[in-house]
Order: sequence, then C-alpha cells, then structure tokens
Amino acid sequence: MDYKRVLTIQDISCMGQCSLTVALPIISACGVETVILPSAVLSTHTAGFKGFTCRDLTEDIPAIVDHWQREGIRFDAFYTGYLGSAKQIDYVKDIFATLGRGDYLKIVDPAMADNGKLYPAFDQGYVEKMKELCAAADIVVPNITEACYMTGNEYRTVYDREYVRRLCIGLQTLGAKKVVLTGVSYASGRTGVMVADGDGETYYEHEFLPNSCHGTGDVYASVFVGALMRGRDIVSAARIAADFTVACIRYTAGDVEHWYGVKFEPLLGDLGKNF
Ligand code: PXL
Repeated sequence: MDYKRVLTIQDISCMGQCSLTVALPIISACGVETVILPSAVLSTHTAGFKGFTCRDLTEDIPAIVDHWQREGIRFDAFYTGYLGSAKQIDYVKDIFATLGRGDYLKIVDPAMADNGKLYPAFDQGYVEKMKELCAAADIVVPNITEACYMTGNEYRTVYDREYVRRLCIGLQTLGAKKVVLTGVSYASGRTGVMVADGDGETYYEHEFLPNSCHGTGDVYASVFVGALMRGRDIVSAARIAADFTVACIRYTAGDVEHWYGVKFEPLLGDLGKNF
C-alpha cells in the first residue's frame, strides 16, 4: 500500500469534538499517517461554551518547522482548518512552500464562519488573510457563509444554481484550483456538496437532517482528506465524506445532552471499510 503522510494544522479544542480531536482519529481511521500542528489550545470550542480559555501557538510554529526541516520531515498533503491568528497564515503559506514532497496537495478548510456569521474570534482582517491562503490551495472546502465572506457575495439561505456557480467561480478567481462547497441546498429536506474542479461542476445531493450539529464541517473535511489520500478522486471523496457525515448526524440525533459535537467514534470502523 502507498503509505501517505498528511500534516493537519488546526486548533486543539480539548473538549468539543472539532478540529484536531476530529481530524486525527478520522484521517487515521482512513489508514493515513496524520501529523498535527496545533494552531492554538482552547479548553472548548467557541460555539456555545462560555468562558473558554485560549492559548495561541503562533510563536511556537517557526521552531517546530525548523526542527522538521533539520530532520528532513516532508508531507504528501497539508490540510488546514481553524487557525489561531492572521499571522499564522503567513507561517502556513511558508509550510506549504517548503515541507511538501512529490505532487503534494494543499487542502484548505477556511473554518471561520457559519450560518451567515463569522466565529467570535475572527474579523474582516482575518477574512482577507484567509483569502490569501485559499489562493495558495489546490482544494478549498468552505461552507456557503465562508464562500460569501471571501468572494464578497451576499449570504442567502435560498438560492439557485447560478448563485452557487458565482461562489465557486469567485473562489477560483482568488486562485483556489478546485472548490468543494458544502451545505448546498436547493430543496427542503435535501442538501449536498458542489464540486467545481476546473473542468466542470458535479453536485452530490443527500438527505438534510434537521438536528444541526457543531463540528460537522471538520468531520466532512477530515474524511474528504482521508479519502483523497487513499486514492479516491475528488468527487468520490466528496461523496464518501458526505455519506459519513450524514451517518454521524443521524447517530447523534435525539441526544439533547450532546449539542456540542457529533458522535462519530462508533462509526470509525465503518469508515475504514471504504478503503
Ligand atoms: O469547527 C470549527 C471550529 C474549530 N475550532 C474552534 C471553533 C470552531 C467553531 O466554532 O470554535 C475553536
């Protein structure tokens, strides 16, 4: 087997089933070596818990990267999610430019917004910086809100294919080679992902489950990265990721205590069977 090594750069939310605590187990379950670079350590994620702590790790990154350089450590892919600061984005761009091997892939989930709003830690300055990172990416995996912030389109909850095409073209005009836009819904009870890969667009539609869960974007992007690394093409990877995410949301439905994340762990064994 072709053994791939991914570097994922995002925060550790100690509690909350998102970012690294999701990416590490999921990409590993896909059979891919997963190296982590924590952007920050938070006691919980920022979407619903009150009074969380946050230690930004931006200043630790250069020494870590220097060490990896000295050791000759290289990666087949980079996958970034929630980052700690705008300055960190410059470090991440350097990492993209220096630590890849072979035809390495750069996958950016611009995790900074949802439901029409930026997450509490971010502002327009961060959006501008994230546009730079997306410009350097092979594949970006935004939701509709993030795509709107980065392309200057107004956020809508009801839209047509033309609107979605505008978002994808806007992201590609920034410089992102391929776009996997999540949460694209044209009919009630249905949602899906739009893959714009430069040659055309492919829409994969699936069931919409009303219990919206935090962290589903991270579950989605992690499976997508794992599937790509296991040799799936972009449309197949987008489909496997969507099916797994829906299964996790369904598994979590009905547990009101579990508002902060998706219960993905019992389904990891099934995920591994895809590969
Ligand atoms: O799931 C995205 C995410 C990741 N990390 C932190 C977050 C969020 C979303 O709110 O707060 C710290």
